Amino acid sequence: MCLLLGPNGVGKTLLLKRLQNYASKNSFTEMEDVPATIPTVGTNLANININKRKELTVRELGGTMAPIWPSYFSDASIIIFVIDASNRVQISAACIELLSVLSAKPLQQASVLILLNKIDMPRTMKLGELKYLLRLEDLQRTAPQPITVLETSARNGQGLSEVVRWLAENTKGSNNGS
Ligand SMILES: Nc1nc2c(ncn2[C@@H]2O[C@H](COP(=O)(O)OP(=O)(O)OP(=O)(O)O)[C@@H](O)[C@H]2O)c(=O)[nH]1
Ligand SMILES: [Mg+2]
Repeated sequence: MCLLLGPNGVGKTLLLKRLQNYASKNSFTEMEDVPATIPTVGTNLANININKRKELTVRELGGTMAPIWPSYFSDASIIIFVIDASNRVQISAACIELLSVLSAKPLQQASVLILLNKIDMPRTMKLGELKYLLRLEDLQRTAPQPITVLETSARNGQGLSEVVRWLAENTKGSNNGS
């Protein structure tokens, strides 16, 4: 089971829709019609076909549910934490949420993917600035989990095939990889 976490409006639901559609097309392109999303109240559950042999269950937890995220931690082996690279106001709150996820006991064995999303927006923070603000290099050195960082746009598809590749590497084989 994979948990999809991150503050409000960072693009978790759009990413989930993109990953669900990926299996049928095997590529990501600029979206002509961006499917409308509404803030997730509760959770969103989806099965994603990563490739012919691997399927992964992904559960999005809405940003407003952050206080109860921990009740879903125990069956998660993969964490995708999404950050909005265009939202300077939200970045410190995102950082605090990320730290509490990384330090949660049930998640010490999980694999962690941090997505710096919305890189298609004008005035996004640069990778170097985000790494500095989130102290990503410190985290990668000291967190118990292996942490991978990717830049993505759920809107135009940039970086999403790397996400699928990472999921393939980090999902156990068989029908319903952890
Ligand atoms: N420009 C741009 N917009 C995006 C991107 N990803 C998501 N959005 C938009 O951001 C808004 C919020 O996206 P959601 O996917 O609903 O965000 P969420 O993280 O699920 O939010 P909660 O469910 O409230 O926690 C929507 O209008 C999306 O179309 C992106 O990569 N680039
Ligand atoms: Mg959502």
